[in-house]
Parts: sequence; structure tokens; C-alpha cells
Amino acid sequence: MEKKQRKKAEAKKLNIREITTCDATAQMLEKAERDGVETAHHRALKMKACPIGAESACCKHCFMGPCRLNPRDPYEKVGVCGATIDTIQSRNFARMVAAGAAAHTDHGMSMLDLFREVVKGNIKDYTIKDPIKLEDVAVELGIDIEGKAIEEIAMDLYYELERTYTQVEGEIPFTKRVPEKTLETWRKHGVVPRGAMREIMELLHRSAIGVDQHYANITNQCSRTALVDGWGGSMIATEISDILFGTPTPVRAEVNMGVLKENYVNIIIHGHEPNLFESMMDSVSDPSLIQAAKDAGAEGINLVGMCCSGAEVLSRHGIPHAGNFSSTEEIMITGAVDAMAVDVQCIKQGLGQVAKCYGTKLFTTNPRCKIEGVEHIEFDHHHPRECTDAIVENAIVRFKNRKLPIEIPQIKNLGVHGFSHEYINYMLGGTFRASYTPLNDNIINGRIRGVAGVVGCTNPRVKQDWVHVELVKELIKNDVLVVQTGCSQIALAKAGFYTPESAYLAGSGLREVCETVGMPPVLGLGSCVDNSRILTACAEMVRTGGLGDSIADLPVAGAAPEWMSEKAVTIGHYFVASGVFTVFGVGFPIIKDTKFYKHLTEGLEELGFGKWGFARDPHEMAKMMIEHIDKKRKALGIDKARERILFDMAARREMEAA
Ligand code: SF4
Ligand code: MSK
Repeated sequence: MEKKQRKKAEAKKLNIREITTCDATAQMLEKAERDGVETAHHRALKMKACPIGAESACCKHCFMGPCRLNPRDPYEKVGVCGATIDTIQSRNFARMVAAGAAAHTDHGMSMLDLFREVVKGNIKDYTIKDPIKLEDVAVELGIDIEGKAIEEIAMDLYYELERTYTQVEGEIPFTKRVPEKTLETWRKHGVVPRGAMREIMELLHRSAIGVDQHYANITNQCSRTALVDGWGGSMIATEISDILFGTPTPVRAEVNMGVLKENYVNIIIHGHEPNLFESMMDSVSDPSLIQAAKDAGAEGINLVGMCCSGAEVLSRHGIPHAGNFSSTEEIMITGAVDAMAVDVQCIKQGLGQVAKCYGTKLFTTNPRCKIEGVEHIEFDHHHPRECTDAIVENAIVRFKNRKLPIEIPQIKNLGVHGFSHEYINYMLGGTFRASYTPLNDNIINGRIRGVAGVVGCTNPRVKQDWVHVELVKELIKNDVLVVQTGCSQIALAKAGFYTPESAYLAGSGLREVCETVGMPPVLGLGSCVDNSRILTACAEMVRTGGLGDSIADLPVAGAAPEWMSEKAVTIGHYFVASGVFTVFGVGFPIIKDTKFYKHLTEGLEELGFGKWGFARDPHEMAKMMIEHIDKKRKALGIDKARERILFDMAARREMEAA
């Protein structure tokens, strides 16, 4: 090989230790290199991000363009139609918010469809598992439940929640959960969502060529659309899933690739909608299918989750979880995955090629997500077992015909997951006086400095899990209680933060509270739609009292340190619009110091909302979040002089040795 070519090839070789802190993923990436298999990490290395797009300095909203502005001098020129950098950036942002909101609200719609069919008796495979939650939500939304049968209450609730989608005027039902002062701010600025279809439609309209050309006005409709996700689609997905499948309570469960079992038929479910997973749980427990697996030489069937539906059933049922978004191709490199079934969202098209390399049976199951070259077995919630049984049968055939060597990283991390809002209420207050009062009291007395939501994806553009873990370490060390969902929850679980014993990593105040209650300093709430649980918790903190009148008054902050999905942007914006300071890592498609940038990072806060922040470095992120929490404590008059504990190298080494 020519010297030049060799240099080029070496430059494209993965530096695995720079790519991930997940040892299991690293082991599989090494195997991928040996096997000549390509993953998203390889493609990210080869595919340099477009520098214009990375800063959102381009527009292709019409064919007079596409137009490119100069990210270094953003006011130097405008698009052919005259659009300024602020219009272009806010419209691009709007399109992301609309897409993310559509994803979560469509997911919520599926859950609502399922709920209606179960209540009507048209689906027998699922039932209402949590009638108490059903009644609680119905009462909260003003439904009269006196003397009514469960089915009648459920149908009333269905029609009430359906308004979240179809309503063209008025306010969506879950605004009843929003603290009064927060709602006042929304009303003042005209951002109370009317209905999901209307808001998403209007945002797509307004962000088209020649419509809304004022960045602040566009941002307003972004807020309205994002709020219909957080307090609408996502909240419905969470509440209906709890009612149908059970509200999570803490459960011990294992996470990481070591949950695969060499002598078992291994089946992975990856995606977002829990109905596929719930049905698969029935299929793998079916005695005839277990017998078929044994007849094929297996010891049994091993069901494992990945990504968000994995995080949801991990939290709800303690089903083992094999890894987050940046490990979904790598898991198949073990050779031990007999079948992987996917539904919607965060499903890489690259899975198809890796599955082919290792003979894994990969199936799409949802009519909204098919992949060219991948077999589709449609999941119909009226007959769910037809799909999931067929996947198990295929997995058994693959197990019987395994030819390639198996290499499963022997790493498993045991932890406690499943801290729903309801359980936090009970955990802190007990059965008869369930309440958030002890949490608020401990924030007021300073043992807990504040609460941070650390959520979101992993992204091959940054070292997998590292930013999540470093950020959380520094937050808890500074007495900030951390709540988590999605791929971030899995990152911390793999790093061992989900045991009550990990309280020793927390600052003395938070540690004391954790030890008293017996909880870890990092609480896992479930999937990314379960970020709605964080909104509910914020509303409850305001209602409990002592921490201000609106969500914007609370000493809380949020972060998505390794985000990649449009859904993450929508989540970020519904937290901001709800009053929370939210920091995004990786980088963000925006140019510093443009008017739109200043509006997101300063202007929104001046209007009574939260605000956006951006930082790549986890320690910088932690600093920004803690400063914000301290600012809120000061405004509430509960600040005591205290220093931020810097997490230096010595402290880090001490932890690593422990
Ligand atoms: Fe260019 Fe304006 Fe068309 Fe965008 S909408 S591509 S800025 S002409
Ligand atoms: S799965 S949206 S990578 S969290 Fe919800 Fe993970 Fe982000 Fe998908």
C-alpha cells in the first residue's frame, strides 16, 4: 500500500477508547474491526459533519435555493427570498420541534388507540393493570367517577384525552396539571396548546417559505408545539402505558451486554412503543415456545430490551437492558442475538447490514417503519401474539443454526430502576401521607441543592456515555438530585450509579437524604416519553409549596449531554417553555450571538419561560446548571453561602479506585 493510502486508512481507523467509555461496546467495536463490519461509529468517522448545516446556516425550504449563508459572518448576506440568518435558523429549529413533537404525539396516539380498543373489549390480550391510576388521572382531569364502572370511567378518560389531538380551540386537558402561574405565563404569550394536530400543522405552515419571518414569533409557535408534546402526547403515552401495563415501582434489574446468555435463544426488542414488548413478554413465557426452544438445544428464551422501549420495561418490569442507542449495532456483533424486533424511532438503517453479517433475524414490525431489505412482520395490536410468536419461532430457528463464534462481553450492572412520580410521592411520604413535602423541605433546608433532569440520547460524534456520566458525577457531588430517562439512564446504570450504595458519591447533604430514604442519588424514570414524569414532578414540587409559584421559580435544571434526535430538541424546548433552564451538549445547529441565539439563551427567560444553554464539556455544563440552581435558590431566599465542589482529578481517581 502506498504511504499516502496507508496514512489515509490509519486516519479512518477507530480510536476505540476515544469513542466510548462503555467497555462492552468497546469490546464489540474491536471485534467489528476484526470482522470487517461497519457501525455508526465507523460511518461517523468517515462522514464529516457539514460545517454549514452544523451551524444551521443553510435553508432548503424552497427551490429558489438551497441557500447558504456564511456562518462566520452570518449577517453578511440573506437568502434569495431575503430571509435573514435569524429567520433561517428559527425555521430550521421549528422543523425539528415539529418533527419531534409529531413523533411523541403519534406514539401517544398509538397508546390511546390501544387503550380505546382494550376498553371497548375489542382487544383481549391487554387489560387495565392499574385501575387506581386510571381513577386518579380521571379525577385530576375533572371527570366525574362517582358510581361509574371502570370501563365507563376509562371511556370518559379516552374521550377527554382524545381532545389533545383533535381539538381546534381551547386548552389541552393536561393543562389542568400545570401550576397556575406557569399557565398564566403561557396564556399571556399565547402558547397554551390547543391540540396536537393543529399546533404541528401551524408550525409546519409558519416555517415554510414566505410565511412567518420573525424569529421570536416562530419561537412562540415552537413553544406551543413543544408543549403539546410534553404536556400532551408524551404525557398521554406515559399515563396510558401505566394504566395498561402498570405504574413502575422500584425494581432491581441488570443492564449491559452481559445480560445476553450464550445457551439461550436471545431476543432483543428495540424501539419505543411498549405494546410490542408487552406482547413479547407473553410469547417468551408461552410453555410451547419454551419447549420449542429447548427442543432446539437451548436452555430457554432470554428476552432483553434496548434503547427506549427497553428502558420502559426495565423500569416497569425489571426486564434486563443490553445498552443504549450507540450500542444497538454492536450488540449483534456478539453473534448471540438470535432475533431483534424493532418498532419505531431511533432504529438505525445500518442495523440491517450488521444483522446480515451475523445471521441475526431482524424484523420491522410497525407499518410506520419499514427498512429496505429487512423482513417485516406486522404487529397488529388486535392480534399481537401472531407477530411476537412468529419472531420467537424465527429466533429459535436461528439459534439452531448458529454457525459463527459467540463473544458476549461479560459485563452486567445491577441497579434499581422504576421511580415513577407516584412512587417518589409514596417513598418520601409513606402510604397515608404520600407527598413531596420531604423533598421540598430538604431543598429548602439545603441538604438537596436542587434537582436536575439528565436525559437524552447518545451520539457517535462524542465519546459514548462519558458526557452523561461526568455531568451526573459532578451534579450529585454538589448535592443535586438527578432524575433520568432514556439512553442517559442506561449510560449511568452501566457506570454503576443505580445502586443505593452509590450515595457515597454524593455530597454530604444529598447522601444523608439518600441514606435515610434508601434511594440512589440518581433516579431512573423510564423512556424518553417518560420525561413527562419530570414535568409532573416539577408541577408537584410547586404545588407542595415553599419553592415559588411557577416551574420557572424552582431550583431545577435539565440537560441532554449527548443528544442527536429531533425529539430531543422538542423535549428540550418543552422544558424551556415550561420554565426550566436546559443545557444541550454535542453542539447545536445555531450561531452564537445571532438574535435568535440570544432569544433562546436570554430572551425567553425575560418573558417568564426557562432558557436554553449550550456546552460540550460536562464540567462546564454542571457549572452552568449549578449556577442556575443557586440563582433560583437566592431568588427564593433559601440560599446559604456554599461553594461548588470542583470534581478534580484526585477525586475522580479516588472514585475509580473505589
Ligand atoms: Fe433560500 Fe428563502 Fe428559499 Fe430558504 S426559503 S431556500 S432562504 S430562497
Ligand atoms: S431512545 S430519542 S436515542 S434517548 Fe428514546 Fe435514546 Fe434519544 Fe432515541
